[in-house]
Amino acid sequence: MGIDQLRWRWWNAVVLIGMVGVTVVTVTGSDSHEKQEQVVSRIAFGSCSNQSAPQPIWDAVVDFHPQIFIWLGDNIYGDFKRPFKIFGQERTVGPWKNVPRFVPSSEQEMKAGYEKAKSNPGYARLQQNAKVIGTWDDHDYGLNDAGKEFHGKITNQKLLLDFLDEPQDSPRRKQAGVYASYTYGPVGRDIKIVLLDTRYHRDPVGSDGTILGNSQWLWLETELKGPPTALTIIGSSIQVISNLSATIHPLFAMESWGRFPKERDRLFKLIADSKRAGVFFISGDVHFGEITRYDCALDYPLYDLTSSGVTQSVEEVVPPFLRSFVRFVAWLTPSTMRVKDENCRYKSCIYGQPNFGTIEIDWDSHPVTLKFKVRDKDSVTVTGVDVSLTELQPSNSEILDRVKAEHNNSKHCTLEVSLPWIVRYRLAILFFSTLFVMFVAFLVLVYTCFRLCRLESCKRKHD
Ligand SMILES: *[C@@H]1O[C@H](CO)[C@@H](O)[C@H](O)[C@H]1NC(C)=O
Ligand SMILES: *[C@@H]1O[C@H](CO)[C@@H](O)[C@H](O)[C@H]1NC(C)=O
Ligand SMILES: CC(=O)N[C@H]1CO[C@H](CO)[C@@H](O)[C@@H]1O
Repeated sequence: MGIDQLRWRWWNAVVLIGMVGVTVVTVTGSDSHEKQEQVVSRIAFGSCSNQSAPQPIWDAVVDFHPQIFIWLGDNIYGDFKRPFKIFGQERTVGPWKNVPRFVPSSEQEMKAGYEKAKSNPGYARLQQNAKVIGTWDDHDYGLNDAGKEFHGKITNQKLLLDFLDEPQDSPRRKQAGVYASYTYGPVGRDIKIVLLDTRYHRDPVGSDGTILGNSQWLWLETELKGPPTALTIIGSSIQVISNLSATIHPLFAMESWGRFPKERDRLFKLIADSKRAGVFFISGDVHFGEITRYDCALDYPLYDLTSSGVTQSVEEVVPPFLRSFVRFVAWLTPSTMRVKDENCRYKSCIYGQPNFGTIEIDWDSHPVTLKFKVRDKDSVTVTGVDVSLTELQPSNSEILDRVKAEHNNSKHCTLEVSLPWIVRYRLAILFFSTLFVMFVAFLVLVYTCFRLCRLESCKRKHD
């Protein structure tokens, strides 16, 4: 889902209801076929960064000493403002009058945006200390919620790759789309990072068509069925596991793999068929951070670590006095996949302020452990989970059973759409009943005034 739109919708809903020390190793460039021998044990990632806004979070990212930083899209905001929509209907009058729909940004503006992003002192410092790789989402692709139909994609691909310092002779500059893969570390401690392009070939939302397109699917199959690695991180701009749309419909709609059920099943099946161990997802887009887990796709749990955003966040778009209300709404929104524990900053285990994600790998522990975290602008963990690498092995149903029993989270197998409707739609139910109560209260008020006035005028007549 597009950012401004989300912001406006959140704001809208809010207003309406409201009225009522690991070694630091610098990793150098790598492409698909080149292997880096240095062990990688610290990775950071982030998304949704407004190049024109202050970006204090970079200090925390730099202090984390990531060896690799991964951009997951909306690395800049290069598109025009979208029209204001309320409940799916475009408003054309009064304060809600729309600006022209889907006007793509110009090449100059996009370029200026990337230059601004690059010159941010915090980001420049990160670039000196870490290898920076990335993919895009809609706002740096150039058009909100856009897919394959967007005609500026060829120009903007070049601009994104310039921003990422992709070598001029890189094959990535010649292909259709910005997908890429990297392998770091010595055999046995190697990490493959697969970055998907969820824009260039994507069919319209609602078509249940393709997200990746044929060429990218073939490439992905080769990547996943190729030589095994200890870990495989799949970066997708949009969320893979959480299907937020299912529980916030019809108030909001979000882009996610869940909106393309066939494509999502194909992805899970490909990972299962590849027999790869240690696969998990990282994602951005949604303007909050959370960790989700799905236990029924493979024979081991599939995690999706979402961090969003560097500057853009659901809480920062509302005035401070409404932030606890946003947290309440987050808590109320049902989720069957979110990993929850008592250490989260907030009860919902959603974090709606600027954040970044980190992956720490302790290769020397037995078994190897992974720490997945979402951190705030001071680097304090707001939600996190420790995972043993032995839990992420295929054909290990015993382990899966044990994990499930330990977490006792049979819910990590239930799709959001199979929740009882009263649970699934509780946010909408609350919203519409509040509206209804307010409407009735308004009618009662009007009626009372009317009666009082009549009484008054009657009295006067009598007098
Ligand atoms: C980015 O930040 C600038 C300056 O604060 C602001 O004017 C602009 O609206 C922001 N853009 C988005 C997409 O949030
Ligand atoms: C996700 O939610 C949407 C909207 O409710 C639904 O159409 C879709 O089938 C869901 N996807 C999955 C994988 O459950
Ligand atoms: C696997 C497991 O132990 N599942 C249990 C989790 O807790 C519910 C009740 O809260 C039990 O019904 C399940 O058997």
